Amino acid sequence: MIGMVLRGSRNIFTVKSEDEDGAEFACRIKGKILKGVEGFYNPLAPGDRVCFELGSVRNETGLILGLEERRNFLTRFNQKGQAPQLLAANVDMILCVTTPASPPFRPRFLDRALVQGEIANVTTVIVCNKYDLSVDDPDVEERLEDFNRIGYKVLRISAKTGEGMERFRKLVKNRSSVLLGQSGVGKSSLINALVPGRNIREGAINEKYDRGNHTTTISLMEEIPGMGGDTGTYIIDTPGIRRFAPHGITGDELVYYMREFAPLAGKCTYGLSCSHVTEPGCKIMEAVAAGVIHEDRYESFLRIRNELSEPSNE
Ligand SMILES: Nc1nc2c(ncn2[C@@H]2O[C@H](COP(=O)(O)OP(=O)(O)OP(=O)(O)O)[C@@H](O)[C@H]2O)c(=O)[nH]1
Ligand SMILES: [Mg+2]
Ligand SMILES: [Zn+2]
Repeated sequence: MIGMVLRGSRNIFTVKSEDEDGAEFACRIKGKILKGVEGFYNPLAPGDRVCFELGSVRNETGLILGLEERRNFLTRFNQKGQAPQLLAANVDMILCVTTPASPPFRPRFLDRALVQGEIANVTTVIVCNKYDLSVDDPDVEERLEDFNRIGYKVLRISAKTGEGMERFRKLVKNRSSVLLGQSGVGKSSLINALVPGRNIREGAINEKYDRGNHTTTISLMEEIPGMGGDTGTYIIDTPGIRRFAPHGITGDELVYYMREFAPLAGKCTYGLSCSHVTEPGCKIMEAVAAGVIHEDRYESFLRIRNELSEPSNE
């Protein structure tokens, strides 16, 4: 049988059969290793399609025999495991969730997450939740507009008041999306708002970013019922990420993974060997001076490139 992984940790996974009935089974991986998952912190992520078989005994745990090729996958670098950790697979869209306040707006997180979205080659949308809270940070609108200018869709919504939720519904309908964002921005709340009666645990905000408690601890896929259409609507909730470190590319390649930088790659006087910091005739620095590249994006570029160039990230 073929099925989709909805959730699971290291050993036991919930797999939803692709048969008509869509039944869910608890499965474990047959043998020790699954082919094609070497090098990752965890073998499977929500959204993965697997081939599995059921034992002859009723209610016995099913066995996962193999992994179907991934269309795409999203990872974060797991510091503890020193390996990329799979957050989601085979998604149509990444929803980068941020807030104007509580927790404070963190555009640098967005810059980093957007790079990983470009690496995964998945459409990425910025969702600014908690838009019901008063915005006293002038950076918020300025940056949101700039993200929009460079080509990202930006939604301003509130899971609490329902403001903007119709647009959010339309966006996710009939697709498979993954929510990505820092702890406390309301990822689980957004799913709860889509599904009346569904209650993924939400956390009290002060507990979270003060003490670093994460309410959601593993990725899990939720099917959103009642959306109409026939492909089904799926959203993957992920644990809050404090700091996102893009990985999977070299520092030199970063320029291709930031949208407004990419068209300028190789155009500097010193071509691809330009470091974009001091050289005359640097098209990137000219673009920053001309406002074509936002100063903060340039700053993020330099920081991310530094990290990618550190030997520990090889
Ligand atoms: N004012 C306001 N509060 C919200 C909104 N959405 C969520 N919250 C609150 O923000 C807090 C955190 O929400 P969660 O949904 O647990 O956040 P999360 O992103 O899932 O957090 P982790 O699971 O730790 O990654 C909860 O107390 C929510 O009730 C909103 O639109 N406006
Ligand atoms: Mg959560
Ligand atoms: Zn340059």
